[in-house]
Amino acid sequence: EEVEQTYIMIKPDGVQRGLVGEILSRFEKKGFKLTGLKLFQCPKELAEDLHCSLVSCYVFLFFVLGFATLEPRPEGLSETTSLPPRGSGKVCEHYKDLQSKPFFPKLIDYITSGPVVCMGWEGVGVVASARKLIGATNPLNAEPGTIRGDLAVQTGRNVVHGSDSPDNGKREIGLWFKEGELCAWTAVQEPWLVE
Ligand code: YYY
Ligand code: MG
Repeated sequence: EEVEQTYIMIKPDGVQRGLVGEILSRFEKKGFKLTGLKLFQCPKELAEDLHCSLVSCYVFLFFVLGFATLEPRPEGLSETTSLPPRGSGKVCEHYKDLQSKPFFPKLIDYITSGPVVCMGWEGVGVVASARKLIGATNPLNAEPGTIRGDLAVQTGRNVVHGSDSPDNGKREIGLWFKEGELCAWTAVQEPWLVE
């Protein structure tokens, strides 16, 4: 039973649907300690990165191979789906293990589509415990009583993120929070939660 840190994020649908207080209070009531909290509009670095690489790629081809190679992008594909992600952005870094998945570009569009609420939570076994409170990735499989089971209907709109390991908890908190945005403090309820 280790004291751990986890990164919880209320996704743009949770913010738009007015579920911030509801979701936050579930972690608070469980007995975890808030160490960081902010509303944040994630920049679309991915789209920008792709655009930059596209431009530099064309410039390179222009000089080395001439006009013949300047082919238009295949029809029907948006910029985010026609090129592999580069993953240098924060949100891409956050989901770096999913970069090869077909849903990755849509996932990035979704996460950057509006403000998110970034949270750091601390507690004994908080990583696994928060995942239980959140419920299964697909809300159809999430048990009633869990956040996704009670408040969401689709994987692509599953309202909340929670780190999947203590190492990722630390990594993700480091990705989303800057130095000085986190607080170490003692909660008065601590002796009433942990023996
Ligand atoms: O940790 P968790 O959020 O429950 O699921 P992950 O497998 O880490 O996937 C992250 C995120 O990606 C998920 O919350 C929604 C999205 N996603 C998707 O859109 N379609 C899938 N088939 C799987 C995941
Ligand atoms: Mg995950």
